[in-house]
Amino acid sequence: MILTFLFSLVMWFFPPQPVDVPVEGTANITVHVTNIKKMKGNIQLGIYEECCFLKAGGEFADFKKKVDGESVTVVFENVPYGEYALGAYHDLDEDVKLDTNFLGMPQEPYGFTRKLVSRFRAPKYKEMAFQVDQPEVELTIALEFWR
Ligand SMILES: [Ca+2]
Repeated sequence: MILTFLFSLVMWFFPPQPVDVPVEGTANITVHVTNIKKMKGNIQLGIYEECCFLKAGGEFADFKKKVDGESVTVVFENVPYGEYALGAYHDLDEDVKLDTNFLGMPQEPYGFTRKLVSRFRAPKYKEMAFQVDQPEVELTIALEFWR
């Protein structure tokens, strides 16, 4: 009786905390690519894990969408919960690569889900990474032109 009472008292003051287990699931990631200036070519999007950020062919998933307006929307479906980074560029000449000049600076519009820390180097994964931990994630990438 006393034990039960003590137990109740303990539960009252120290209720059991929910265990912090990683949530499992998959998400649909909707990406709006905005600030498209030229009505030609394709928008190329890649979603990356840390190992393979911006490496050619290293996309966890990628998308190509024909430009038909000032913005395009794509949906990456059934992406497992986790951390990712996303990059996009406007492939004006449809050669499926981001054209660069002799200094390696992009010559086609490009963008990420966050602002660049520096325009004079490629962004690092951690600067662009975001968490996917709910069924619907919506992101916007405003393309910019390096000059
Ligand atoms: Ca290109």
